[in-house]
Parts: sequence; C-alpha cells; structure tokens
Amino acid sequence: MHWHILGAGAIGCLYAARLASAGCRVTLLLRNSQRLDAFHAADSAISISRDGEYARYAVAAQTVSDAEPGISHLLVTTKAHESESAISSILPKVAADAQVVLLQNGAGHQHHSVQLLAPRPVWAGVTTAGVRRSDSFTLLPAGAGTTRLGPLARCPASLPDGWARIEPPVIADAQIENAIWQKLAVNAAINPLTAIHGCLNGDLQNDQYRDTLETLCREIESIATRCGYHLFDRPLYEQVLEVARQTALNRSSMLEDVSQGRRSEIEFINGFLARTAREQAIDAPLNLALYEQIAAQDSKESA
Ligand code: KPL
Repeated sequence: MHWHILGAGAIGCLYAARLASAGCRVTLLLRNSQRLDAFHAADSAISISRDGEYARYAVAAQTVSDAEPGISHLLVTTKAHESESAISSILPKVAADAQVVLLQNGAGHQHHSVQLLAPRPVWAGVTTAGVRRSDSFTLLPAGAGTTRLGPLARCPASLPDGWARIEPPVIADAQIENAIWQKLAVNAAINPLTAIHGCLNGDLQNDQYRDTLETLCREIESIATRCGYHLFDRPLYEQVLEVARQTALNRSSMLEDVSQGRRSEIEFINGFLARTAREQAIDAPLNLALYEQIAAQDSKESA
C-alpha cells in the first residue's frame, strides 16, 4: 500500500520512516517547490540519528499540487491549526474510499477533519514519541514513546493497512478519544507554563511552580470529568510531574514554537479547553488566562 503524508514535520518524517520500514510505499506531500528542493538537497531521504550513526530512509516526495488523484492512504501530521486548509488542498486527489489517519496534537480539530473527509474512514492517533530535527529531514529521536491508534469515524475494527507491522508496535485503542484527552490534559499543563517561563519540562517539578500546576491540573480535570472522560488512575498533577520527570530535558513543542516566532497550538490545547469550559459553565480561570496570554503572543507574531 502507498501512504501519502501530509505535514512533513518531525512526527510526519518519523512516521514516513516507520511506514517505509514496515514495507509501505511512502510519499511526503510538501507545501511548495522550495521544500521539495530542500528534500532533494537532503539526498531525497529522511535520516535518523542513532548511536552516532545515521539511518537513511529513502522515500518519495512531491508538492501537494503535483500529487496525482487516487490517493488511497493519507496520514495527516500537520499542526492542528493547519489541518483544515491542508486537508482541503489535497482532498480532490484523495480517493472516496481512502484510509485516513490523523496523528496530531490537541483536540477539537479532529471533528472538522472527519466532516471534511466524509465518507472516508478516519482513525486518530496519539503519540508520545519524542523527536527533534537538526534540519528539515534529519531526526534526533528522544525516546520511541508509545503510539495509540483507534477509530474516529466510519472505520473497520482493524488498524489501517500496514500499521500492524510498524515498529515499535502501534497500540490499537478502541477508546482513542479518551487517549486524545489524556494527551491534551498533559500538554495543557506542561506546554503553556514552559512557554511562558521559558523553562524545560523538568523545571516544572520545582516548588515555585507547584501551586500553579496543581490549580491548573484541577481545572483541566474538572473539564474532562464534566465531558465524561477519565484521565488517569491518579491525579493529573501526579501524572504531569511524572511526564515532566521523564521528559526533563525537553523544550516543549509550545516553548519551541513561541521562541522561534511560530504560531503555537494553543488554540487546540488550552483554547479548546477554555471553549469547552465555557460551554459546560465550568470556571477555569487559570487555563483561560494562560490561553489568552499565549494567544495574544501568537497574534502579535502573525500581525
Ligand atoms: O508532548 C509534549 C510537547 O512538548 O508537546 C510533551 C509531553 C510536553 C513533551 O515535551
């Protein structure tokens, strides 16, 4: 089978390499000819650094506008705020019965994508794989992580074609929406605080953040509970401290976005929670304040 990947960021490139290793044909769909030139300059391959050596994965690439109609398998790994326009740009070329996987951060956008992609089957995934890039197509993995994948709409019970052969194995999760909320909750606690304080994930274990983090976690838990999601078997605060410990030396994706002047995913993380809290008449003032602070910074960048 032939997977086309929309969104050649770190996770898109990682999954291009994993799908290629699983025996799938892979084509990266790139935004424009400059990105395609950069890919050719990188020897038309994705490189992954491992133990001081680079493993090379030769995959194909083309621009979205050069793609031929009849795409049978589409993996979407764009930033949440780009997914609607990116999917719309490729949609006329995606077969009506194509399998589609959304592997993105945040929540709220999946619902629009499912509508846009009808009648195609859509799965959603959540990954904790840690990966940075030293350049556009060279990956520096920081932990294989766990990837869960489950049906969002119109899917058969099985994993999409080829995904059962991926290494490390993808976990089939019939309750993928719960897994999306779990990831969302952890990101909503760690990402805005690290972005605002310019600190590493591990710094959030320090006493100075304790009250803020505890309050924020309680707000997030009350929103999730009202929406019928069970987050973790322990308080979210303890789970967040554990993730902060495990990823202590990481700069969160939001800290990276904000410090590089890129638009962050705040709208689909704390913004999504703020809108949900309002709809459910829940008071979550700290989440709202963090959302507004980063959203204001985002709009200054894009002005
Ligand atoms: O997913 C992450 C992110 O940075 O977006 C965490 C879990 C916070 C790890 O850095």
